[in-house]
Amino acid sequence: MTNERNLDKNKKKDQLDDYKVTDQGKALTTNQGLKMSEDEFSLKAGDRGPTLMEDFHFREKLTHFDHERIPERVVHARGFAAHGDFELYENMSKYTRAKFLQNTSIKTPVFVRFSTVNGSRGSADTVRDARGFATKFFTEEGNYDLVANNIPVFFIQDAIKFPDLVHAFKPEPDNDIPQASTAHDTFWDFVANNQESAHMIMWIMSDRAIPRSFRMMEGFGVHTFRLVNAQGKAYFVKFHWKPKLGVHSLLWDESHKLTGIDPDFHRNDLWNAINNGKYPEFELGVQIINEEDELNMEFDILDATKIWPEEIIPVKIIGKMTLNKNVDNFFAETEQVAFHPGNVVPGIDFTNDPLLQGRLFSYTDTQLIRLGGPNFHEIPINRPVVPFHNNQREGYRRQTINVGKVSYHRNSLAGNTPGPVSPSEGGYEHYQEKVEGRKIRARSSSFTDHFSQATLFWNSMTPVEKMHITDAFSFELGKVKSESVKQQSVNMFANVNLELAVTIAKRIGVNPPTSEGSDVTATSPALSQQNTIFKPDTRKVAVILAKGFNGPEVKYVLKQLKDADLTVEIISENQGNVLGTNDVILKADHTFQTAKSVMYDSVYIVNGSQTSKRFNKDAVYFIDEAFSHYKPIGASHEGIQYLTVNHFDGKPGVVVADEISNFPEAFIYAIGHHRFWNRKIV
Ligand code: HDE
Repeated sequence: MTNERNLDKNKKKDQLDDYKVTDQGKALTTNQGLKMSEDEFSLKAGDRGPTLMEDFHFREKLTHFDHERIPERVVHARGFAAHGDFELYENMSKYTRAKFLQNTSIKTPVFVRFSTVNGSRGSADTVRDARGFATKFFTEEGNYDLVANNIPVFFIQDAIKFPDLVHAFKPEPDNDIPQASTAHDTFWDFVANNQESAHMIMWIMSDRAIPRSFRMMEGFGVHTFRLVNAQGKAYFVKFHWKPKLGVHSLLWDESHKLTGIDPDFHRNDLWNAINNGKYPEFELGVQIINEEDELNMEFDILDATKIWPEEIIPVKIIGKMTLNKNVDNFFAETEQVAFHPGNVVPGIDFTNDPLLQGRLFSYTDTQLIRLGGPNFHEIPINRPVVPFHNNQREGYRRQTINVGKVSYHRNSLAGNTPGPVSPSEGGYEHYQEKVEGRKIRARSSSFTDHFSQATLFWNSMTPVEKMHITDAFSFELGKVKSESVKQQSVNMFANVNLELAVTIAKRIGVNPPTSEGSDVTATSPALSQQNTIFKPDTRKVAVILAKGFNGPEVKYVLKQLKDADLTVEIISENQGNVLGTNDVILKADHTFQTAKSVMYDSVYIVNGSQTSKRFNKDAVYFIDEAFSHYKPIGASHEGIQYLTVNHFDGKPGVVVADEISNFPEAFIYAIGHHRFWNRKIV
């Protein structure tokens, strides 16, 4: 183990460099390296005649094009990825022999792909859905994949039900409607008839399912894994990613509008943040339970529909991941990356969670078809940064040229190599868990409580969060056509909270449920997003200004906003330069045609002495919408009149320059608050 602090090297990025090709400035060739003198006209018999078979250039170009697509992922099809590094804060050798969790002086390269689950590759980013959060750690002991979601539980308890679940939430098979949405009959029919989904549904109906940004989501390994130390002692572990910017969400109305205005909202957000050096950071946390306590919890730790409440088992923060480089090529990297929860390193092992056990089969299987054969580990993005040696050979698209005659074990011709090595030399050894039992297709009785933690989640929400959940249920079930499915669903959620179920029943026109509801009163404050980190950093401000704006003041305010790490975009009557007083010129990035309030976290309205009627009308709409989304609004000079027109002045989160001595500071403080729920919005 090296003690050298080697924080700037990233072996994965170096490795990928070897595969990069720049075509710019080069002569056009065929794939055979033949330079071509013509690329616009196919070879014909006469300039008005038929194309000739011998036109190898035409054939090659079209054939390649015809085969450009590969199948999209059966779930998590729409994704976006970035490179980064992981740094460890403290040596974890007490719990695990995994080297990347022991040495605080090395940085481990990572590649992270965020995704939606339901929609196809071309669907929108901001739909209501769980988000994938898959991380590949390129460690010195091989690749370790933490294939996580932004929700800590799952819909089902046994992987054999996964195809049923996915068939139910995907677009319905007769007409392929709706895209990227669970607001339809088959999904809710599945939910009502598979009540283990109750807890996950509460999360899916909550604000967690409409994140503001990939940079503002937690990640959860979901399953219970094992950590094993060098002495062979094992611990149960759950993995968490905690975003340094806190966990934040969109409103449903914003999310809806963004699917049309900017379907790439999350992609743009991550891409721009990294390009602008505002690197997203996530801390890695672990919850640990001693092996002896396996059966001492109120829930079964093998049940993936259960969390370990953080107040009972605290999350220990052990390291930090920074995403600091965008991909060079979406297809080569983001699309071809292949994650697998079974990619582990010594010191990390599995448990008998039946959902995890099934996942261990599914990922390679699906990648065999998606990436066209068994050699996808040779694709540059998937290669470990350490060499691999074994006796696997051939198959579609093999690139390695294995030298020598021997491709079998045991052998004498190659000194019995490549050969296994002992655990002390780094060989992976499975944890020797003792198992015994009858072969049986059944579920443990410890897996049957489907509602207590769903109620725990509900109990832990603030009134605003509860309102959002109720609205989400009403929307989703309101789109269901079958009265019976609506009724079954409402009856089911009466087991979580009667008041919730009665309200939904009323809104969607079915009978109020008659059950007694839940008697669970416990709460877990860590579940509420109101208890997350709030800060102004990297929030986006729309600055509305027009000709004749107060030059010196606006220049000063914008500098303060930028110094506070905010992203500022100017909206004006036309794109390009806008002239203010004292000859200050600012460049407008947008007009109201290209910028809508839902793309921003707050508005600074300045206006100017010269505005058209249309500009004024658009500005009023913009601010009105931002206000109704509870966003901070700052106003100065001619901008203040808009507040008066709408009666917004004096309302929470509305900061007026004339009324306050240090306007930028007060405005930035308000932006750090994100939303002002105490506004009365009718
Ligand atoms: Fe996955 N999942 N999954 N999943 N999953 C896939 O693998 C599967 C589950 C997750 O960005 C597929 O390569 C089964 C839980 C992520 O490339 C597939 C079960 C969690 C990604 C598959 C689950 C996840 C996938 C589709 C039930 C959170 C995207 C394409 C037992 C811990 C990875 C692929 C990426 C992708 C199977 C449940 C996370 C079909 C059978 C629980 C983040 O293999």
